Amino acid sequence: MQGKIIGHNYADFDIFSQGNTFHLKAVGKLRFRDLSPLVGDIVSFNLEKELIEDILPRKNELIRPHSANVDQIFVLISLKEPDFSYYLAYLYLSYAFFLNIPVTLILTKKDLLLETEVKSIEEHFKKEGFAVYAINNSNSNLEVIHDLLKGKTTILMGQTGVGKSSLINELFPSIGREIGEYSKRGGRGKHMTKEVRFFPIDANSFIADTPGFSSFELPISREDFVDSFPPFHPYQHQCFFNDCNHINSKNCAIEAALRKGEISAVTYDNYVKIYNSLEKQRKW
Ligand SMILES: Nc1nc2c(ncn2[C@@H]2O[C@H](COP(=O)(O)OP(=O)(O)O)[C@@H](O)[C@H]2O)c(=O)[nH]1
Ligand SMILES: [Mg+2]
Ligand SMILES: [Zn+2]
Repeated sequence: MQGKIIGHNYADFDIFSQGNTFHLKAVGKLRFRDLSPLVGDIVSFNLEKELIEDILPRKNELIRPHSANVDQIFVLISLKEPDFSYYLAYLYLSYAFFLNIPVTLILTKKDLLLETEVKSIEEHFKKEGFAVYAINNSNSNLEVIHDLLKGKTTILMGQTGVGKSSLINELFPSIGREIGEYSKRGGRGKHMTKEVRFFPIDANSFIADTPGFSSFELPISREDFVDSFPPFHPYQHQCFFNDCNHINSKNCAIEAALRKGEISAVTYDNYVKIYNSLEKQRKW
C-alpha cells in the first residue's frame, strides 16, 4: 500500500492512505540508504508488519520546516498585530522562490488597517507579479483561498500571531487548531505550533501550519539569496558582472532600474537589509 506521511513522533509515523491514518515504524534498511522518512513523503508500507518499506522519490525537500513534496507555500503576513513588515514578506517570498515552489502572499487582519493602506500594500506586491490576497479571518469569504488548496499539499508560513491557525480553523473547523492570543504587551504571540503536521483536507489535499523563522535562520547562503529575490528576477543576467550583488556595483541593472523607478525603493532597501543579515551566516 502507499500513503503520505502526515506527521511523526520520533520513530512513529502517521501515514494517511485512502481516508485512513495508520501508525507505523520505518524498516531499518532505509537508514542504510541514508534516507530518513520526512513529513510529506509518499511511502509504500506493509500493514501486517506495521512497517514503512520504501520512500518514493521526492519532488522537493525543505529544510525549514523539514518536509517533502510541498506543492505550494502560502506566506502569511499580518497587516497589523504584529505590524506589517515588508522585510518579513520578502524574506519568506525569497525562500519560496529559492525552493522553486509556487507562492501566494496572504495579507491577514485587513480589518485592523485602513482600506487605503491595505490597497497600497496589495498594489505594491501585485506590481511585482506576486499573487496576493488580503483577508480577514473573522469576517470574510475565503472561497478563493479554499479553492487554491484543492489537490495540493500546502504549507502556511509566517510569524507567530499572524493568523495561520485561525485561517485553517475558518476553512476547516474540524481540524481545530489552537489559537494563540497575540499579546500586545509582549509584542509576540504564544508559540503553540511546534512540529510540522499535514492535515488531510480530502484524499489528495493537505495543509500544514508551521512556525515562522527569522533571517538568521533562513537556510540560504548570501550568494543564493542574490539570485532568489523575486522582484529582481526580470533583470537576471543583465548586470555587467555575473556575480553582481546589486549593491554599489558597476553597471548594475538593478540599481539602474531603481533609479528609473522601475524597482521601488522599499523593495530595494529590504533586499539590502536581508542581504546584510545573511552576511555572517554559514553556508548550507
Ligand atoms: N483582527 C483579527 N484578528 C485575527 C485575525 N486572524 C487571527 N486573529 C487573531 O490573531 C491571534 C493569533 O492568531 P493565530 O491563528 O493563533 O495565529 P498563528 O500564530 O499564526 O497561528 C488570535 O488572537 C486571533 O484571534 C483576523 O483576520 N483579524
Ligand atoms: Mg498557530
Ligand atoms: Zn546588479
